[in-house]
Amino acid sequence: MRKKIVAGNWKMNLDYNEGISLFSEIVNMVNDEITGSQTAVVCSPFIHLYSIAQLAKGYSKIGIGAQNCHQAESGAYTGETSAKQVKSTGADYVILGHSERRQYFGENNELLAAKTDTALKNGLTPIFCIGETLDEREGNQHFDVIKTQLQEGVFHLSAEDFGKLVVAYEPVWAIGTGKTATSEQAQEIHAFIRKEIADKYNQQVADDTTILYGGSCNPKNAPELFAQADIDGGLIGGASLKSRDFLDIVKVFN
Ligand code: 3PY
Repeated sequence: MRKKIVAGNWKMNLDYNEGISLFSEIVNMVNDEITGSQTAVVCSPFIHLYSIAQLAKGYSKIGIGAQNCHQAESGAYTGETSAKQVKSTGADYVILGHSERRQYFGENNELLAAKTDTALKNGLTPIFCIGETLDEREGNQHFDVIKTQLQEGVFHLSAEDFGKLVVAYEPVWAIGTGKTATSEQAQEIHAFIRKEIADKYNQQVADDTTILYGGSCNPKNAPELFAQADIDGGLIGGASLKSRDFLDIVKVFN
């Protein structure tokens, strides 16, 4: 049975103290309110990772993740953070290929394939993001774009390594815009992603892969999105900055 995951992506928000206080609220609420087998993951800026991982110790329903890591093991890359450094904070996850990284930092599928390898080598679970832009959807290219992102970004992995990934479908036109894909649009793409995985590996690998939906997901739209057969949770932007909203989304799986 694949895992249900709701992951918050704090992006570049919250100073150190604000992050600690939001995370402390989240830990307590997760402990008191989660009754299902889902995992709540918080992907914070690097500055919070070590401290929130300490606060999360002993809480099995919560995971910690970074939002990026470098593809090299170590070296002269001023300002960068390696997968090993992320792992050493106590974090277990890393978001890779978020559309904001693709758009503002020029990350392409080839670079993301290298980051995925390094993350896996260092024991991190990549949350690998894919999704089409508005132009690509309007040009009816969305299936091709997603297929290419999978082929070039992660389909070089062995079935065993692929099995360690979480995939997140985030239509770029729904990120930070308040627009959400309808549950039918999201389900259509999630089913397509799962079929691509089955074709590349096998049905078992596809059935075991957690595929998250991201893009303006909130407590109102999450129940319908998460009720879809191939949607196994969400990658949550703005709503993950409010503990009540985030927990209400996590609790959809109670
Ligand atoms: C959003 O919901 O806006 C996101 O980008 C989540 O990663």
